[in-house]
Formats: sequence, structure tokens, C-alpha cells
Amino acid sequence: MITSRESLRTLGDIIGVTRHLDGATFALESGAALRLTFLLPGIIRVRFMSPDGKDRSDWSYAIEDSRFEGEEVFVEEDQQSIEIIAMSGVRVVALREGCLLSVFDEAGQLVVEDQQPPFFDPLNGFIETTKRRESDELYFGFGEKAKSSLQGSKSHMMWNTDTYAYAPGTDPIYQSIPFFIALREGLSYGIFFDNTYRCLFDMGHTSEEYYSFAALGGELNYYVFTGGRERSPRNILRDYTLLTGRCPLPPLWALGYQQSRWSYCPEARVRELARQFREKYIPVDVLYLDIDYMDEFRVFTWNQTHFPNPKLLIDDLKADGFRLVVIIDPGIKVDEKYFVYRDGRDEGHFCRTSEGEEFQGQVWPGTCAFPDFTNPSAREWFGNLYEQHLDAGVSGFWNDMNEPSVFAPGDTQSDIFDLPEKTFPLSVRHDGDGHAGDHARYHNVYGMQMARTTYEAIRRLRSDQRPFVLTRSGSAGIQRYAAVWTGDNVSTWEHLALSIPMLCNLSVSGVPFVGTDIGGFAGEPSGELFARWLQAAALTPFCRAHSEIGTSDQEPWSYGEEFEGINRATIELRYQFLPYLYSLFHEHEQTGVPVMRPLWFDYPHDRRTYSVDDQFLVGSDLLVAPVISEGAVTRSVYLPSGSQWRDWYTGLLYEGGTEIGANAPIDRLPLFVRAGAALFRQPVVQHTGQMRFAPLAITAISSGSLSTSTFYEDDGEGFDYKAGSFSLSQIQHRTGSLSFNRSAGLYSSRKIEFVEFLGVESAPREVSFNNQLISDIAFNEGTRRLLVPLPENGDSWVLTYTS
Ligand code: MIG
Repeated sequence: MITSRESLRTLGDIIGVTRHLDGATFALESGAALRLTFLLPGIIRVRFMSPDGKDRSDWSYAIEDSRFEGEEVFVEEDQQSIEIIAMSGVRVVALREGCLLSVFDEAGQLVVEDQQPPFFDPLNGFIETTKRRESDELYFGFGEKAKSSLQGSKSHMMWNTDTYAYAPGTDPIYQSIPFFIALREGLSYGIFFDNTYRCLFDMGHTSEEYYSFAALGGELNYYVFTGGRERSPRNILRDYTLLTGRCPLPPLWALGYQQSRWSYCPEARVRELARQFREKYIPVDVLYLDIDYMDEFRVFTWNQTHFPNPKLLIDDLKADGFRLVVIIDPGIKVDEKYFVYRDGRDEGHFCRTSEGEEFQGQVWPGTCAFPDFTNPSAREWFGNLYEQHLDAGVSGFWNDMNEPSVFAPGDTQSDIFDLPEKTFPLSVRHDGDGHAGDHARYHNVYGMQMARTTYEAIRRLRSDQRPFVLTRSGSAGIQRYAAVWTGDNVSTWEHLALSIPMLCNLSVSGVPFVGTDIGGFAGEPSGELFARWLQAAALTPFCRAHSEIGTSDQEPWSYGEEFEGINRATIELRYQFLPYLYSLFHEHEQTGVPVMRPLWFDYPHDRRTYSVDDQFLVGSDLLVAPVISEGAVTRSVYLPSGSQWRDWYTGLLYEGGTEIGANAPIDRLPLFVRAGAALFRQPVVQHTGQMRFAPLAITAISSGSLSTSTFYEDDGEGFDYKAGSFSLSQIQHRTGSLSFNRSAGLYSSRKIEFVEFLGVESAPREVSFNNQLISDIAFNEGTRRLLVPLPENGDSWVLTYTS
């Protein structure tokens, strides 16, 4: 990082120990102190305080919940070292000399250890820690990175940056999450560096033998997640999201297909778009308005010529099952006659320069001032502005440009921080919720605090509405407030390929609600590329097509009749799986597991999964292997070991741990299902508003061994679910038998109309429901599917067949 190694100092030896119930504090020679806290079994906080003698209060935007009781510890000391042992068995050993730390798991195995003492630079606040590294250890996460997980991605910068048409390898981009999961031989651990300054992670880049993370300011304050007994990624993400929060269950409509472009304008174009979707029977839930809906890009205004009556437009769209999301940028046009500017200035809500002047910079509206979203009163003021959009019926908000991005700042950046990103000067002041600091400190949280402003405003102004916020920028904890899209990608096959590791790494950084601009933002995709991209995105958590102004049309029907049919079927596939997808969001809210997962997340013991960058899991049951190369009609698929898998289309069984060839004609998304799984699906609907009238179907995937699946359901809106208005069902299934049990909840579940068994080799001799024979069944030998229409059924029943 940008500092000279000569001016680095260590923090010195440990010269004193104070014991606490939940850890210890070490006094260091340099005057700094180290506080070690055992927050929970498996979460250890390492906080070095005041190497520069400055007193810093303990303050973080990332941490949602710090009210942990702490784990009780024993402290043992000898000449060389101090050992702190928690009740769970997790242990930290600190060498007195150099304050070198080693962390051990419950089973006594080494998790991670310092390779060098921590360093700091008294001249500029630089801090750094270095850990030993085994040469085969791999690292995933780091938030939003335009990199595949393995190929050369060994150093990562944390500094939110507007990077239009970024290329594979561009670093940093829009979001920075200084968290990673380390993986080696099935054992994992995680580290979260809770520091909002510019950070650099050097993960074996400089030397295979160690890795380091450093920041240009703030504290060396990090959390080690040991991953519990299993040392599993699942436990690590559970614990990381206990600390930084989870994504609250989104409104159901936000899981539908979404159509955007810069810009659908004027109103007639929006109405035409809506009409086309319904006429063509292409399911969709959400339409977007980009910056042109506003009066000269003034946020919270409408262009009166193009959108003379927004409420009427939105009402009409709603009647037809559409939701509208509008963009809101942070830049406020400096204009005496503009109420937002006037109020913001008069009430002092804008960011100021170090001289106390209003900071101004150029963005879309021209010269702008920028709300200080790190100030609670600015958040409340800006948040209240959303009221009129909510009154008009706008369903959700899209926060863009919040890195923050500034085309031309008012002054130039200087000194060691002199880097080319277009953003605020680093000296701009922020309130920091009472912990005042400069932009160098708060740059990375600006976007998240804007998304928070939006989220909290909807919660405050519409207590019965689940907020939907989409954000471009964010930092650790962003999942509490918003869905995230990966910014201005490009319409190329390379970018399509990149989308998979990008979304997987965001997912394992605690952010489950993620997606890319389908078809690519910059440039124009061919019909084939758009169709393949849509397939790749069909089961991603956030599913939205979006493209730049001036590009050709990028709707599902824009590429001729053949592709229109293919694209319709792809979107229909998503809608059929929506009950399953929705249930996964509930699982995330409960446990912190991501919705979309890299293969290694569920199969850390299968080393071959570590390098799979062109497939992903959706929940534990679906394995998606999209075609990401032009002209391909087959592809090889790796099926992880530990499960058996069936081809979704043929029902054929495959052993895990094998690589197979999959058929992938242009109209097919290669899809595999875990044997034993039971998935909830539904017939095609045109939008989620029709779901409450649609029956459910269970698709059970044949397997010799018994497995249990859980399914969550509620009415898809509001917060009644928190008061028990949900339904939780359990299915136990093995070949020939499926038992269903509604185990909890007050919500009256949708009717279950069919059970479909996938992977049935021959026509069954007998099918019975609660011991009564059923004759009206359909068996398809070619697809190995047995379809059983269910009689009236209640909270608990059993379906069996014999072959
Ligand atoms: O400077 O609002 O990433 O999705 O269409 C460009 C116009 C500003 C960037 C976003 C993109 C959006 C565009 N915005």
C-alpha cells in the first residue's frame, strides 16, 4: 500500500495483561493496547487501540448487533506467552515478544496465526497485520470484485469507485466489503476487518507464504470467525451475519422479473412496455424509471412534460400487476429555486469542506451539493422526501451514484492519497453519527448510509410495507438495507462469465440479494448473448435486465421470434421456481446462508469445487450450469461429491464427484437437482400478484436415502409474518415415499395440487395417498417423471408408490 516501509513501526511487546470475563487487554510497549474479546463461541474480536496515541471511540457502521454477552475465558500466562481459553475451547495464544497471535479452534487445530507483528506508520495512520499462509489456502468474498475467485485475484482494494464498463480485473469497483472466507482441505475460517478507510488485502500476492491486510487509517480492528466444530463456511456466514445483520425478507414482488433501461421515457413508452409484456405473456413484476423521469435530474421531482400524472400511471400499472421503481441519486442540484436544495442548505444537511464551505461537485444535474448521509438529521430529512413518491404509489427505490461518484470535484486530491477516482476530496467533513471524520474515513460507508436512509424512510413512513431498495454502492452490512446490482457491466461473453464469480463472492460476503444487468449495460448483446444471460440470471436472487441510454432495445422480445419464445420460457422457469426462491430468502433471514452459493459453500470437503467458477447453487437443491460461451450447445458440468444429482430435464441420476457432459441447446439452461430434495414450485403466473390464487406443486427428486426439506410461505408482503402469519412445512422423502407435515405458523398455506416425482424409472404399480389408492396419475418414461394430482389434503399426509 501507499506508504514507505521505512517509517513503519511495530506496536511493541506485551508489557501488561488485564483479564476480563470475556477476554483480556494487553498493554503494548508503544503505548497502544490490544483488547481481545470472545464475543460468541467462534467469534473473536481483535482490536488494537491508539497506536498513534489518539483516543478513538468504539464505533462501527457495519456492526448491527454488538450486544453479545461474551464467552467466559481463562487466562494462563508464562514467560513467553499468554493464553486465553474460552469455554467453547477456542483459544488465542499471544507471544509476549512482538505480540504475535495464534488462534486455535475448538478441536485444538490452528486456525490462523501472525507471521509478523502488526505495523503502523505514525506519519499517516497506516496499519497492517500479516498472517501465515499455507500455499494451497484460497480466499473468497471481499464483496464486489470483478474477478474470478482464483485466476490471479490475489490482492483487493477497498475503495468504492464508479467504474463504468469495468473490465475483468478492475479493482476496486462499486462495493467494498473487507471480509473473506479462507478455505483449505475442507476447513475454513473467516476474517472481517472492520475498517472503513481505504484497505488493501494482499492475499499471497507479494509472497505465497503470507497474506496481509492494511488500511490507511483507523484501527486495526478485526474479527476472526473460527467456523464452529465443523469449521464450515455455513457457520462462518451465520456468525458474520449475526454481527453485521441479514437481509430482511423482501416483498415477494421483488423476486419477480424486472425490466429496466436508461430510460423508459416518456410515460407512453412505459405504458407501451407494460402492454407488450402482458400481450406477449412474458411474466414480469417490476418496471424501472431511470434519471430521465426527473425535471433536469432534480431528485424528488417529475418531468411534467413526460410524466404529467405519475399517480395515474402508477395506478394503471398496478391494476395490471406492475410495480414501479424509480432512481434517486445523491447529488442535489445547486439551485435557489429548487426546494430540496434550499431546505438542505438552510437546515445544514450537506457535506462541507474542511474550510466549512458547502462541498460542491459536478454530476448529472450540473453543480450539486451532497447530503451527509452519515448525519442522522440529514438522513431523516432526506428520508422524508420519499413520502411524495410513496404517496404516488412508487414501490421501491434505486440508489445510484452513491460511491459517491463525482464527475469533477471542486478541488483536486492531493498527497499520498492521490489516486484517480472521481469522488469527494478526502478532506470533506462528515458527521459520522457524532463521530466526526473526513471523507477518507467515511467514503466507503457513504453509499450504505444512503441506502439506509431510503430503507429506514420506507419503514418509518409505511410501517406495513417491506422496503425494496436497490443500491450500487455499499459496504459491510449493506444487506440490512438493500439489494445490490453489479453496476455498469458490458454486453460481452466475458462479462457474462464474470457475473457468476462476482455474484457468488458478494453472496459469501453476506449479501444475498444480488444480480447483474442482464444483457449487459454498456454495448449491445446479440440475441444469443441476451438469451444465455437471461438463462444464467433466471435463478439469481435479483433478476433485472438493464441497459445504457442510446443502446438498441433490450427486452425479451427484441431479438426476433425464436429468441422471444426462448426468453419467455426462461422467465417462466423463474416464476415456476419462485416459491422455492422465496423460501430461501427466509432461510437466509434465519441462518445467514446465502441464496445463491458457490459450490464449495455446501461442499467444502470437495476440493474440486474450489475452482468451479461457471456454475452455482441456488439453495442446496438446485445446481445451475449456464452456457457462457458463444455458439456452445453442450458444456461440461461438475457435480460435487457428497450428493447424488439428477438432470432436471431427463431425470437421469449422476454420482457426485464426477464431471459430465450436459446438453445445452439454445433453449436450455442446464440444471441439476440434488437427489432427495423436495422443491416447491407453481404453475406459470404473469406476475407475483397472481400467486395467491395459484396452487403449489412439490417436485421430489428420487433418492434411495431419506432427506428432509423445509418450505416457508407467507403472503409476500408486510410484517404479519413476524407475528406468526407464515407457514412452515416439512417434507421427508425417499424413493417411493413422501410425507408432508405443516409444522408451524398461522398462515393458511396455498393449496398443494400436485406432487411430481423426478427420476422414476418405470411406471408405478400402485400410488396411494394416506393409504387410499390413486389411479389418475401420469407417468412419462422419457423424462422419468411421475405426476400425481393430490386429492384434498391437509396439514399432514403421506404419498407412496411402488414400482
Ligand atoms: O452516470 O442513471 O450504473 O445503471 O442507468 C451514469 C443512469 C449513471 C449509472 C448506473 C446505471 C444507470 C445510469 N447511471
